[in-house]
Amino acid sequence: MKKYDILRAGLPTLFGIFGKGKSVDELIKGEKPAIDNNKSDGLKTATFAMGCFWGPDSLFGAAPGVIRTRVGYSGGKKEDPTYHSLGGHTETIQIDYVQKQISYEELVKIFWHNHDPTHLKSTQYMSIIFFHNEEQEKIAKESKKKIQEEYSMKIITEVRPFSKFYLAEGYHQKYNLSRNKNIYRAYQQIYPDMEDFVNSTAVARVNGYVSGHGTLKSKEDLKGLGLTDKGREILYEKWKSSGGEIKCSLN
Ligand code: MHO
Repeated sequence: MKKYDILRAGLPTLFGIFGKGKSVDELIKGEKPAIDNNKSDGLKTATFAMGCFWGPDSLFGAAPGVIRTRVGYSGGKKEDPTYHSLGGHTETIQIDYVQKQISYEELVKIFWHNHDPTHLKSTQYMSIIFFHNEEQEKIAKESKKKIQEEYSMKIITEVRPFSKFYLAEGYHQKYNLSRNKNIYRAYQQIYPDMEDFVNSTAVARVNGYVSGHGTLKSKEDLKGLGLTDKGREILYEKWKSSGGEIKCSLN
């Protein structure tokens, strides 16, 4: 093989693996995903702190009835905290949901069953329910009493009124999806603006599915997310092979 032929064969492969090239276009149709055309009037918001926020972002993102997820910082006093200067804030997940499709009780159930509410690790990783109204407060407090019966250790979760949420840096949003470079790039192509990317239901779902969350019967259940048939096939295989990967090492 001549030097020239090696280059010709090698370059497209390199672009396929590392570049933004063909493989990304093979995954998405390029237009706005149908699921993102749904009207989102009258959404409710829930705010939880339950350890490292990467995992809950995926967990809630895959739940039907959840429209948007975003990670950020709450509970502290410092204005405009950053990941490296939290100033007493705690990693927090915020969820916009359709109450008729998923109730606050159901969200709270997911909260309790997906972290350890008996250990106080650090301010950064506290367990907190930030309620937005009296109804949420009542549900949160009653569920805490009930869940205590399931544990021999004391539940240390705090139930507090919500005051402020500071959106975390872009690289923390949909973190598990960002570990799947090609699908991540495909959605960034549809939503180049970070705000649109974070607010997309399709992106929230895909961030959940790449981590194995949610229920899927076949790749056909992935319709409406803006993926090509090939994209659905790849995501379905990824969903089957991953078991809720949460890549935080500190909690
Ligand atoms: N830096 C830690 C924790 C990340 S986190 C969002 C890690 O890489 O596991 O708290």
